Amino acid sequence: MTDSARKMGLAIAQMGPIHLADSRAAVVKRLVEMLREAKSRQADLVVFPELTLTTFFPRYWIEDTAVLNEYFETSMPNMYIQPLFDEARKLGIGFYLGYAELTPEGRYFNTSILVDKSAAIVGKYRKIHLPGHTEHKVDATFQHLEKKYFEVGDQGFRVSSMLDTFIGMCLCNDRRWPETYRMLSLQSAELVVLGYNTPSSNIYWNEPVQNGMFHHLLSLQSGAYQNALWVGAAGKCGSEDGHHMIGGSAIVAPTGEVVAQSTSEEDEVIVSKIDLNLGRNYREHWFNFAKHRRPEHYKLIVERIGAGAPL
Ligand code: CDV
Repeated sequence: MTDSARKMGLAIAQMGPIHLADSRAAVVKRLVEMLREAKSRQADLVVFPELTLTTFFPRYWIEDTAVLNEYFETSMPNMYIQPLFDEARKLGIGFYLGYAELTPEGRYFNTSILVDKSAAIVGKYRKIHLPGHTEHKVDATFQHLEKKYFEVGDQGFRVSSMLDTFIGMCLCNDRRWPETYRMLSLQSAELVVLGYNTPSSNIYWNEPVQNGMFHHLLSLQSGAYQNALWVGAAGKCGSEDGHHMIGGSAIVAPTGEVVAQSTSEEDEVIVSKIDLNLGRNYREHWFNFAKHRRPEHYKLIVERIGAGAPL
């Protein structure tokens, strides 16, 4: 039997490069243009990338706190971002936005928010799986200093009720970890949205370049299928001041199939009318959690962090 469809217009607003010299105002102008395009193509929700408002600054070793703080938002919205909120309210469209957050207590997070059609913030996520290192790798062509510049998120994985469904958020490296999707699907998420900045080259070893795109899509597709939910992923890509990042922004169905994918490394909106009921058969049969999960045999997952001796 076929379930009746529950349709949502999902747009992914991939971004081309943001260079060091680009102003917040110029970036927000690009975001507003993509928001308008998404609305004209019947989208209800637009997903923007991770750290949407600036260049991917964790690639730089920055010693001066005042300089570092320039990349962070101390309030949301603020005077630079307000035009995006105003336009979303005017158009009646929701969005997901990643940005660097500096709290009033002086804490630094890699954060995303979910904003509803009335421009109210209905969810906040602070990145949990921070990649990279804290030391200055002087011989590397670029750094990946998320572990130095951000604290591990302190609010866990949560879902928000929005657009008549439950939506979960994560950020970039989180998409490679099965725990991310499972935490969200156990809270009945039907859609997981995320932004990413994925460098095309690996600073740790000489990994074949094609693996970058393969592992990105593999992670989205397995997360979607094994949890019977939709995944929408928006990248920031192309060459930022000579540092190249992969594109491949995508919408993945609960079947694990990619239903839409960007074709450029520039600002590009992809849209799909997704059926939130598509995952229902998977949730009721193959991945009926209540019927088939055996948490009594999964204890190591929360008791151990790294691999250890056999039980
Ligand atoms: N911004 C990221 O989290 N980037 C990581 C890189 C470092 C591998 C990613 O998972 O794409």
